[in-house]
Amino acid sequence: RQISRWNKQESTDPPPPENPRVLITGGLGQLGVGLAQLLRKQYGTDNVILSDIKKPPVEVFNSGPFVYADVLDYKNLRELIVNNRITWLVHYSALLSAVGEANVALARKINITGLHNVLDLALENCLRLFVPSTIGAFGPSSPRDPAPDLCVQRPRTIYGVSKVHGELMGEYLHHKYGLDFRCLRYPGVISADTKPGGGTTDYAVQIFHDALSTGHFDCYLRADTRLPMMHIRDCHRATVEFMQAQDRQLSLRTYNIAAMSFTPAEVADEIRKHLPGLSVTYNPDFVRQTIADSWPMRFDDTNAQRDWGWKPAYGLSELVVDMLESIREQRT
Ligand code: AKB
Repeated sequence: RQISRWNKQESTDPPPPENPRVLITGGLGQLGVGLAQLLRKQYGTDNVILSDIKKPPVEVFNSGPFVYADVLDYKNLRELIVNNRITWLVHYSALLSAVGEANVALARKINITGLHNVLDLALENCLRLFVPSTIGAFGPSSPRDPAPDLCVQRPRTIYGVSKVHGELMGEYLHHKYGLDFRCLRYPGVISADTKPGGGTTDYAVQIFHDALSTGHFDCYLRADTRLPMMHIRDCHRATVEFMQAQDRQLSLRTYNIAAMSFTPAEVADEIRKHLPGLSVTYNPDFVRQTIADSWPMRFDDTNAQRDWGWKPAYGLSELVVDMLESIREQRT
């Protein structure tokens, strides 16, 4: 009996991989909507579900599936995962560094109890789980210039402590039970159309808005405070590329990713190339300055570059041009 070329191909080729079904927790923070947009382009709108405990803006509600999900409610989260046949979970719910210090009990609940729920559900349902970590997972005794992937981590914020806990729990469950845990340590993320909520690196977003609205910026960090930063598009691309990487490419489960490092004085100087009238005053806030002084000045991301090909597209000058252009567009 003759086998047609097509039949033969059908019988020997593996079936095409199914699109992942993605759930994003904390989806209305700085990062969720943009990541959903990118994933929806690749995998289809209906395959990416945003979730949060807040009511979404109408444009977010109209752009794809959105559901209520409280990471502290284990049963509700389980129902969402089961009913929607979720295969990838991106866990963005967290209180950031500065706001966490102002509300330690809540930060502990969301960042640690919420994470435990997500880890258990990921294990139970064989999910690929992405949990972001941060430059905040390092502390004053870590090497700061640069900070490598593996070194002393003794952060002094509840945010940092919860993130180190997340890194270790995820890696433990990966090694013991094969959980497909993936974690990137993000630098400060800079975006024009979404606001960061209560972090130490937020100044690097606000400076662009103030430069364009009043021409003056009052900075809560010292002029020479150097921190790793990244354009949001690079952050989203890194996350998607890392989620798509094959298991065998990953020699680690937690990677630093880097793009640039700058001080408030340096970003102000770069903005002045476009807005020469910008004036900046410096009034360091004790809590955020102490936090920033304990964080790495630069990130070493050579492992991410080598293992899964990480490469940023935006340096400081490209970032400044893009931020000024995007905020100007929003204002017109
Ligand atoms: C913060 O400043 O808390 C965050 C972070 C660096 O993780 N943006």
